[in-house]
Amino acid sequence: MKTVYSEKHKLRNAKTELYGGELVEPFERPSRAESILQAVQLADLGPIEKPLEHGLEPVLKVHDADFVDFLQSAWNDWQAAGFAGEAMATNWPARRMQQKPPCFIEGRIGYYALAAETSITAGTWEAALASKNVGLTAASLVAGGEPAAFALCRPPGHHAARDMFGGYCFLNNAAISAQYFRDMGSDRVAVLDIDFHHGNGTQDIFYARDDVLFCSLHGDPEEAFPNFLGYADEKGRGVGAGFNVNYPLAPGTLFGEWRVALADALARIHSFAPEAVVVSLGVDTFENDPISFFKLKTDDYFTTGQLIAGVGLPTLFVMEGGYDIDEVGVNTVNVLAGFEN
Ligand code: 5XA
Ligand code: ZN
Repeated sequence: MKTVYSEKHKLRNAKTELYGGELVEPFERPSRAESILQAVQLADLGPIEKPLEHGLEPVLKVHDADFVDFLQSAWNDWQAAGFAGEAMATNWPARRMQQKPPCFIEGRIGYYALAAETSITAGTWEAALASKNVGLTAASLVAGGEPAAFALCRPPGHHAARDMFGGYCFLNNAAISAQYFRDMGSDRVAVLDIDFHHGNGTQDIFYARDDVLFCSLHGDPEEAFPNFLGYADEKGRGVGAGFNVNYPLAPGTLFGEWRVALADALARIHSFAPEAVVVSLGVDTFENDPISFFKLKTDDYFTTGQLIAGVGLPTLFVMEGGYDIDEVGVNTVNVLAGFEN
């Protein structure tokens, strides 16, 4: 399987994350991608290719233009306002307040943020652009006939909604790639999100559509980020009704229970008969992940890859979360190796 990777991910190198009331070193840090790349090389998974430039057109098919403009200028606007630290949201259009973006950057960032942990810094926008190019280049390999490809995206994307960033995500690489498959002629595309966190952004983007099936296995939002989306009763809207399937799972979930949900999601994907599957691949389901609460083990990821391969469809793996720096590489590669097994 080919891997697409860009050195430009290193441009996303925030120094601060708001976590537990403290400013800490972000869990989503450059060494994650280095560790995954190293594991891909060690496992001899296949060639590693650089991304091609795909421009903003595919981005604007799933994200609003005003949101993209905001992301593009946020860091410069923040600096121009004279703020010394990294750009982060501190206020939001909460209940019974006006839902419109103000002019000043402090308010604009709150309008477009879904959470406060994700600061915007110099290089963030360039890294987000490179990350969506990684996704699209890997998608083009699969659209061109490769049975599978791995997009080693960083920053991740699945929390980025049509007009919101947060949860370490800016542009939704998986959604942009799924839409790309549609535009390249696939009638139906499935997105399978196996990151520990609910893919609220991907759900938001495809919620009222019947051409993209979204299935997500994740920590119950009663207990886990993003907390305000990801419940089992969110099933899609309008023609999209029935094409959004959430599997919220309890703290301490083991592979035995998790794979029951995976089997159900894969059965639904099989019945939907898509021409391509996009897997939002997060390995923060790992037992030692520092910010999550599932209990998957390293060997379970190989089995996961085998189970996904069982559906027998062209598959694009898009990297999302996973924060145990020592194991994120081997766990990720186990999914890919299991798929190829
Ligand atoms: O998949 N999403 C993540 O791993 C980010 C979670 C951010 C929690 N504040
Ligand atoms: Zn996650």
